[in-house]
Amino acid sequence: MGSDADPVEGVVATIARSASEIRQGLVGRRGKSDRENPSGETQAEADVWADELLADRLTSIDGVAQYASEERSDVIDCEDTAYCVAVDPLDGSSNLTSNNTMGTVFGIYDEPLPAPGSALVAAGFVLYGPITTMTYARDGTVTKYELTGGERSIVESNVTVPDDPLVYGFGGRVPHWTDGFREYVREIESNPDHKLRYGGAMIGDVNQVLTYGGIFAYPALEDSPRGKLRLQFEGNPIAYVIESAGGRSSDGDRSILEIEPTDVHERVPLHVGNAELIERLEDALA
Ligand code: FBP
Repeated sequence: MGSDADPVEGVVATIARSASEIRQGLVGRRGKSDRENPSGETQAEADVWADELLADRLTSIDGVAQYASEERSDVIDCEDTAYCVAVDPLDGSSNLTSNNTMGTVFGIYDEPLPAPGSALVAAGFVLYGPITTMTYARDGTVTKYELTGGERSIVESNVTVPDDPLVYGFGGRVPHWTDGFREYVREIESNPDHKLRYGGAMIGDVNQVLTYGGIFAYPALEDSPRGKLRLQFEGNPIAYVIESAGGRSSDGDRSILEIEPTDVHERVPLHVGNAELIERLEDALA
C-alpha cells in the first residue's frame, strides 16, 4: 500500500477508503467477543475486526513507524521511523447493540507513543451516521468530507466551532460527578439558549458540538478521577480537531494537548467546546 508520497495523507486516505468497508462489516458483527481490551472492557466482535483491518493496512504504509490501538495492549513497531498512528477503531461500539452512531478516531504523531498532543501532525474521525463523514484537522485547518464507496468529497473546507454555544452533553453517572462539575452543569442547563444532546458515543456528541457549538465532557468521576476516555486514542485527537476549529480542550486545568503521557492506555478527563465554556469550566473546577 505505500503509494501515497506523503505518509500522513497516506494514513488519512487509507482510513477514508476503509470506512465504507468497516461500515459494511458491522453487519453480522454486533455481538460481544470473549476478549477484553487493555482497559478491561469486553470487546465487541466489530472492535476486534476493525482493529485488525486497520492494523494490517496502516502498518503497510511507507513512513508509518508505529500503530497503537485502544483494542490491543502493545504498540506495533514497524521498520519506518516517521509517523506513529493511534486509533480507536470503533469509538462508542456499545451503540452497535441499539444501532446508533459511532465512529473511528485517529491521531498521527511525529514522536514515539505514548506521545503528547503537541506531537500530533494530524488527527480526525470518521462518523458512521445516516451518511459516513470524515472530519480531519491538519496545519490548523479542519476539513469535512462525505465518504461514499472509497471516494472522499469535501463538504466543508474550513470547519469552525460556531460562536454561539447551543448543545451540551456530559458522560459518566451523575451520582459520580464531582461537586464542582455538578455546579457547572447546573449553570449550563439553566441557560435557556442551551439544549441537551447526548448519544453515548463520544464521537457523535463531539460532532454535535462541532456542528452547533457548545460543550461535551466525559469528566473526572468520584470513583474514576481520570474519567473514562483514553488520552492517545480519543483525548488528544479530539482536542486537536476542536482546537484547530477555534475551540478549546481541557482536562479541567489545562489544554489536553499539553499533557505529558506516561502510558499508551492512560485515561484523561475530557472537556471540549467553545472557549468561553471551557474557561468557565476551569474556573468551576479550580
Ligand atoms: P469505547 O471506545 O470503548 O467505545 O468507549 C468510549 C465511549 O463509548 C465513548 O464514546 C462514550 O462517550 C463513553 O464511552 C460512554 O461511556 P458510558 O456508557 O460508560 O457512559
